[in-house]
Amino acid sequence: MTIKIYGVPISTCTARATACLYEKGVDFELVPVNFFGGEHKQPAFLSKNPFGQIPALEDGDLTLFESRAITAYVAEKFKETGTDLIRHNNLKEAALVKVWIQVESQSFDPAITPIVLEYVLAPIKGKTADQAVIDANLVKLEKVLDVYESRLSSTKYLAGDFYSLADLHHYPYTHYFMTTPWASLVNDRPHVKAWWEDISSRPSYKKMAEAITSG
Ligand code: GS8
Repeated sequence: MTIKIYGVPISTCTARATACLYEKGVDFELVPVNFFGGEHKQPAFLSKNPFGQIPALEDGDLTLFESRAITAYVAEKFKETGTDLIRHNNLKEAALVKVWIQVESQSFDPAITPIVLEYVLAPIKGKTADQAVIDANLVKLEKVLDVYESRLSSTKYLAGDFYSLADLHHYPYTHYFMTTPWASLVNDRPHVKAWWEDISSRPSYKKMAEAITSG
């Protein structure tokens, strides 16, 4: 049975889920949700995610939401296929993957998301970006990226010298962030820059980016 992802390609969290499926080489069906028409707040979608947010996954009788839980499920279900994103044969490496997955969701995401939402989404909604929000979060993001710079000076990827789910989770927001005037926050940190160039050259990233661009 084909895995279904409910969402839209331009949505960052949908893109996180689909990037993981691309990385694993697993076929899936993207079921479009009329996001700007509010379909995600209608009963049919609320039965998949009661919080009314995309994406959702359906695999047979299993329904999931939360993009990082979706990627964890995909990485576990297909652990023997393609890249081992969770280092399931090595307890210590697997634990480090979990650490950096948490860092992305607890430190990186809260700083980068408001910047991307203000710079990219506000104009689409016909609003003016709130520069004060952007500035406050740029300060937070710089501090997070200083930690990344230090970490990536001793390991090639975040969890160690191996690419993992922790790196993949950074794709969508960094993708949008690199289109903003503040991409220098990444480019001015040599190890962060090299890491980003490396992971954004992977076929899974390119497929995700292509899907975002073609809408
Ligand atoms: C966040 C989902 C989310 O914010 C996840 O899946 O990782 N923690 C969740 N989805 C946005 C679209 S951006 O990708 C969304 O559905 N927003 C509508 C809303 O919050 O009402």
